[in-house]
Amino acid sequence: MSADCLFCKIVAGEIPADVVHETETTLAFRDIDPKAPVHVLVVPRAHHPNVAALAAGAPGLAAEVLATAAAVAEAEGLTGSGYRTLFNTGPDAGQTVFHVHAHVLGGHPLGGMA
Ligand code: IU
Repeated sequence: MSADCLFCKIVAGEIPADVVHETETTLAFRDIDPKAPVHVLVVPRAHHPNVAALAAGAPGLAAEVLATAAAVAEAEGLTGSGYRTLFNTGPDAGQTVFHVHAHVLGGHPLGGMA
């Protein structure tokens, strides 16, 4: 756990979240400010600041985050219509929480990439 990390506090149960899926190593919860009808964040329980650090330091855990994202999409009924899984990294991407998280977005047409 990293001090003053919001998502570490959610993982620890110190801050409430609308949890939709969990595994031994990952947690998925609804984004507090959804950008689509379905907007779920998937985090590893362990603290890594971004997806590059996660992939370099714990590649197996990176795969588990992706597997949880796929399970969330399935559970939310998105696999037929499609959905987007994305990681923001750094300022130009608008990363605001520095505990790696996959956004799982869907439920309506999402438009093109920026
Ligand atoms: P970003 O990739 O770092 O920009 O995404 C952070 C997300 O975390 C963003 O979509 C916020 O709405 C979301 N979030 C949240 O779900 N709960 C919170 O308490 C806070 C941010 I602060």
